Amino acid sequence: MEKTFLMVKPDGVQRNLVGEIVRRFESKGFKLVGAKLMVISDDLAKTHYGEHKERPFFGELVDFITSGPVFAMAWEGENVITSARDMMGKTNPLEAVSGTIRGDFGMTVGKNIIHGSDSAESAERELKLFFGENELTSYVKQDSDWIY
Ligand code: IDP
Repeated sequence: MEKTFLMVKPDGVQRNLVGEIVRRFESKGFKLVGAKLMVISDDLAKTHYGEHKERPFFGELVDFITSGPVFAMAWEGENVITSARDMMGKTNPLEAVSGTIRGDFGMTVGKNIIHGSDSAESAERELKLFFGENELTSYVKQDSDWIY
């Protein structure tokens, strides 16, 4: 079953949105297989956002993502990578439609509440970056027969 990496950014944690965000993915039917509250190191931030290192906002992005605790999560389910991206909404919250996380709670691209892997390759890379093998749990969820 497909897995993805999602992370409530420091603004989402400070704005008490961890529960709301977890609730949305749980209610959809995805399975939480890993989670931790952590402060990202400078090195991890630069590796995670490496593809943006030439962009003018890179410094700002690294400063922001390391500025306070984030809530890192691993979620599992059919088509979870694409579906989670749809549930997050567009990168710029002002362009994100209502009903999406960024559309409902965000105002600026720099503080857009949530990160989610954008492909199978990034999901694999990001899950490995943020979680050790023994930090992801494999289990059967009671409601799976009622979801699939
Ligand atoms: P994504 O998070 O929707 O995948 P990306 O294009 O991968 O979007 O950008 C990564 C993150 O960089 C965004 O979530 C956003 O927080 C930040 N970012 C993107 N563009 C800008 C910008 O122009 N100014 C400040 N931050 C930006």
